[in-house]
Amino acid sequence: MASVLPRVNLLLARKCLLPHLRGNAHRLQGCCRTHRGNEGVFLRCCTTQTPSSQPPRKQTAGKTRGPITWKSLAATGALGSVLLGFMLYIKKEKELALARERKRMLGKANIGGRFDLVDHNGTPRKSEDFHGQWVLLYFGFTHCPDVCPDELEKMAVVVDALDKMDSAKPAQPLFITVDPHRDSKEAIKTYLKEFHPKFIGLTGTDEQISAACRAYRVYYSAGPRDDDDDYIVDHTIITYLINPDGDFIDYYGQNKTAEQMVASIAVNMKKFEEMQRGLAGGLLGKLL
Ligand SMILES: [Cu+2]
Repeated sequence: MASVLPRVNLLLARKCLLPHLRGNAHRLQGCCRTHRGNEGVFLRCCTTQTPSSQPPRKQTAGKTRGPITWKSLAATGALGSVLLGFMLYIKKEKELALARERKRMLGKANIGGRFDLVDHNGTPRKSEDFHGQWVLLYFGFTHCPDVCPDELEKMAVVVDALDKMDSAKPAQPLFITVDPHRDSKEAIKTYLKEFHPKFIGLTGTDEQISAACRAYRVYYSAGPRDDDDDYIVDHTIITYLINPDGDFIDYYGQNKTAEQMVASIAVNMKKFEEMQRGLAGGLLGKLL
């Protein structure tokens, strides 16, 4: 067999011995043979091609392609979009779940409920009359020396700010008196005009006021009367946020600024809308 192989020079034969032993035998297989001669053992090959230490590269038709092609770029982009969409979906679902959980917890707190009172114009007003709109509800009394005026002024600022915001809904400010003996509807009407034209004041019988305060966990207690028969009513100082379903959503104490209230209310409004959309989407999904 060795005799049919063309003779190559000794230098080439020795060179190709190394890659042969390194695993490039597939390139030389069938054409290289060891040969024992007078000069020792060397390799005879049937080719004069200089063996390369690099593995052979596949020949591609046309131009050589780079590692990034339009096709791979488009595929990566599409995959990225799908992943991003999926992550946003998960985030939204998580927020909705948190909002539902918050609603459930607030429901457990059992704050809020019905009231049946009379407004400052003498019109009977029930809590249901305010469904469909956001409500800011405050309990106080018109003879309050400083706290109630401060809180009502703050509410007025909040109401104006929400009215101007594109990302928020208007809110209806309500005032329920905790001093129905002195706070007639006329007295409340005059008092609230000082703060904001949108204010609606509500009063009622002792039982009606007591029921409304119980629903919102509002504490109130008239103090001792002085020589002028004047007295202070000690009461809870909280502004309640109620959603268009009539559910209590959040509350803001004296320590909250108008800006903080506006920011929180806007977030609550956004969450409520998202939850409504989520519920509507869920219902639609079940129907389809
Ligand atoms: Cu007060």
